[in-house]
Amino acid sequence: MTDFGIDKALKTLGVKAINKGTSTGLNNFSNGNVIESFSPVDGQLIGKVETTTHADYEKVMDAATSAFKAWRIMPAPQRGEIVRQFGEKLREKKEALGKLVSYEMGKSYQEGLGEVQEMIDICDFAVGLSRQLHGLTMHSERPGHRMYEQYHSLGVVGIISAFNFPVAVWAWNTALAWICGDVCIWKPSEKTPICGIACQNIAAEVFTENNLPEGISCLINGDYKVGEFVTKDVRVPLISATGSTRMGKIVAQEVAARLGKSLLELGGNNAIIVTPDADIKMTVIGAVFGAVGTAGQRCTSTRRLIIHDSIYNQVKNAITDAYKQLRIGNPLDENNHVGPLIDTDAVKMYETALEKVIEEGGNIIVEGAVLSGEGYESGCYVKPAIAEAKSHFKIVQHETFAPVLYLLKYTGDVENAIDIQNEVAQGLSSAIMTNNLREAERFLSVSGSDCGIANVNIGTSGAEIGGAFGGEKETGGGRESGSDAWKVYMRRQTNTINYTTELPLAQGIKFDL
Ligand code: UN1
Repeated sequence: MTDFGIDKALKTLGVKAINKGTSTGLNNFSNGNVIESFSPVDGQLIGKVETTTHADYEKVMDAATSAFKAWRIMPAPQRGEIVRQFGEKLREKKEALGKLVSYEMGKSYQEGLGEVQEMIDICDFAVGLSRQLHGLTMHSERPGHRMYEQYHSLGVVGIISAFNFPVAVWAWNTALAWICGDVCIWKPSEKTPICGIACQNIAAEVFTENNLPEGISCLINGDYKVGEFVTKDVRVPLISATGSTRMGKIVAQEVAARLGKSLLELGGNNAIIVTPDADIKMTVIGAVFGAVGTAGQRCTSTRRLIIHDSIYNQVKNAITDAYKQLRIGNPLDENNHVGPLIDTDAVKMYETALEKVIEEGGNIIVEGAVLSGEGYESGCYVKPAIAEAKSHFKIVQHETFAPVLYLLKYTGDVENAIDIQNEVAQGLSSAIMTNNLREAERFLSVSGSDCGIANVNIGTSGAEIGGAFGGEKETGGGRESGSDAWKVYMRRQTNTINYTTELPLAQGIKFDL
């Protein structure tokens, strides 16, 4: 795969044939098993990464805890300056990193660039935030007393990220954690370890250039057992985990068992409601991008379209026509819309979903297929499919990480569509397409969408970093990136100061000696 400039990108990012998968920034070490990363684009080996042993992990933890002591006393705006420099390096390496994301994960090059742009955006956001880590002041009930709250750095933050956003989700966490004065230990998905190596190299450059202690940015690699090193470690006060609901439930229990904090961003089963007042053209663009973008492997991907029966056929025909235009192939070729799934296991899950929807009485209107032949040798390319289904089907209630879109029909009022939308266990993203103000506001009201994200006349995916990102129910309840998501990376302290010569007690209690 030299034609798309992958070799050059790997060189720019300091990726080698065999990479040490354990890093404290300046020191890279490892001697564990080797993960081989094969590209879903062409099935070629991209590189190998040595995994982290428990002994290595202890070295990482020592470096992280000692780095934390120095980092937390550096003024937050100075930490912001380091994050600014990190954002600058990302700008310089945007094309190379975007290309690697596309090659290792399989999303289109445009989406790979978009993912790096999210990293840059969160850095800019964090730089500004580094001067705004403010608490409230409140009035004391006692005379001559002052009360306020302040936010202090928390400690070592463990980040577990998924293959589908192999670089951006790490940056959402690190950029905020760093300005908050925390240090990070990152375990990327074992399906995209090379992206982890590339990011760690970029971060290490910045920390080295600024003579900062090793251990502010740490990397560990391996499967869930390596993840357990951090989730079960009392020295890690916060675990931020992105991935499946199944994984999140395990992580939540491990972290809760030691009373740690967890920030969970798990599965979604996102729907777009299409009302009789929808703009059909906008609906088609939003729905198609939402369903087939990243080959349906975003946690925000559109999985269900809930369409009013009066416009059902019109929408169905428009979407079916749009699917005919889709070009599936090498995601580094900008003429293609849809790249491969991450691996052949994902292909099996896609095939199972299509079998199940038929079994349950669904009607496939855009046939799926696993593609083979020239350009499809990796065995990971599939055709985006559409099925007419019913909301109660088990497969419709389930999140399948693949480009399978279910069309559901509703009748009567928008409330009926909202009921269907809320009928699933997950609660990440949701959208309504309508030009009717009443419908839009009902969808956004307290009895409307139960998701963490609710959009009007926008699809379910592609959220901006400035908002808090995350969802309810089985999505895990966490919020990452924008708004006040930074607060979870800090510990809050309430301070009361008495500047009198008396010691009055609160609640009017008398205690005379
Ligand atoms: C994810 O799929 O885990 O909203 C994150 C979006 C992206 C992030 C998705 N900004 O689609």
